[in-house]
Amino acid sequence: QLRYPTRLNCAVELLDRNLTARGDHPAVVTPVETLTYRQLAERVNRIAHVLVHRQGLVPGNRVLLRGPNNAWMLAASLAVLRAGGVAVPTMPLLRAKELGQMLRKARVGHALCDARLAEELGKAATEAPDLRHVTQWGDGSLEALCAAAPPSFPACDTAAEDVCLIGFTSGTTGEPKGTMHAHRDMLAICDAYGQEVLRPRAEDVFIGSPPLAFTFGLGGLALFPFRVGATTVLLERAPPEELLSAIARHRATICFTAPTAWRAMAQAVAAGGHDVSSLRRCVSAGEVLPKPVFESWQRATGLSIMDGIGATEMLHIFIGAPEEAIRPGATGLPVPGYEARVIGPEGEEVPRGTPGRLAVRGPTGCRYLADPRQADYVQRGWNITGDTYVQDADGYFWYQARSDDMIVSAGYNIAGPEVEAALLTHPAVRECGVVGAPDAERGMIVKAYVVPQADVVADAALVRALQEHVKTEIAPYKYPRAVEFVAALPRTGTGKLQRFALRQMARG
Ligand code: 3SK
Repeated sequence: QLRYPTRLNCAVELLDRNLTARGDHPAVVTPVETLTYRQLAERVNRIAHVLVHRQGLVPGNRVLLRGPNNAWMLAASLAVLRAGGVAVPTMPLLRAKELGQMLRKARVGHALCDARLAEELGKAATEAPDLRHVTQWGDGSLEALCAAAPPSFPACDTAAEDVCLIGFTSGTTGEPKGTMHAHRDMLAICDAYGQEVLRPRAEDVFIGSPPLAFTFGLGGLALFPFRVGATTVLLERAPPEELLSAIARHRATICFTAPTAWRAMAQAVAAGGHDVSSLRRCVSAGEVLPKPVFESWQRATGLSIMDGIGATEMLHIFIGAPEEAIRPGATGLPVPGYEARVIGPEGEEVPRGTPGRLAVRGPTGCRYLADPRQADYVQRGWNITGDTYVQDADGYFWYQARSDDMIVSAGYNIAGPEVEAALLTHPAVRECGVVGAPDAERGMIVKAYVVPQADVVADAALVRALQEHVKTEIAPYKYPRAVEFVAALPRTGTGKLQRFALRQMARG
């Protein structure tokens, strides 16, 4: 059982506690700067000062954060927590439509944004009446305000249960859901998955690809390292080849990334010319880790990949296995502090070996922001995930499939209906249905079945036009990599799209 004091500000626990013994130790390293814990704390304090004394932030105000993985994005996130605000991090690739939904839903009043990503936020802001203060870094604005602000700032006296983070996740309908997490939750994931499974040390150097705006990245590249006074390396872009070079350059010891990247890195290391001898922990999440990927990385490096399943609703990984307990192909065992079970349609636990819905409970859990879907996700204290699992006789959990319509492609969760909505705004589309199609490289790809309007030529040029259209409507990674023209879509008697029939067609 994890116990915390009733008054708690997680930014103090994660930063100030390192200042006495490790003030001069590097906290964050990027290609352009290195900040020690003392320097990072000063930047955090200055940003907190700007938020409170220049922008009038009061505890509980929501602050949208938008930036790639760099020291400003990290410091801005910690500053919001220190000032008693609620961080609303957003993925860099999101477009105005999605940002607008989040701004309105979370009634965001303040935004801190990397200047390179300001355009879409600017468009979204026109329809977000609560948004009063937008400050950019990277163009000198926040930098100038910080230069004039003092390097110390008294942390807000928050309660451990005060919400400090709203993490957005796209639902199956494409309507984003805000998941709320408290100051104590930020520490709980460090003290559960971190201490019990990952077991980091102060000398560790963390590195990886998930955005800080995704709770997988927030935990892996900020909370876990700072809980033990270690160093994090932040890369704005981390495709597999660049991640490998950075691992060698920084002598990284713990790496977080998704299975598609582990697969590509295994091939690259096997081909030679990469030094990953510094690594001691390799963490994979975001989608299921195929056993052949585990095996090829082990063959190439001698290292085991630690698979895990997490969810934005749960904040971080709740099933995984410490190094010595890994079973290749299985996701693992409940993280100490969490309980997991496989349930049937009535919520009853099914016998071992029987597939069913994965349910979990523990020190973190789902609290949606004003969303009726709360009652579906949390039932009788259990968080009901969208994944189908089997538990074996030894208690290990084995992933089977996604239970809902979400398409998981290269670690991204993409809602089919959202892509359909984007396609339907193109004049050549009469009807469409979007599902996941199996793909060796990305696990799944987004596949669109399109009924074209009567007068259009359905050719390769139209496929490209539709793909480009989706990229301008919603985040580009959601575009359909495959488009097939059909005369009609399979529908039920009442006219509902038969998604299972489309999925069968996509499987071939
Ligand atoms: O969504 C996920 O797959 C995930 C995995 C690990 C940690 C956190 C999250 C949200």
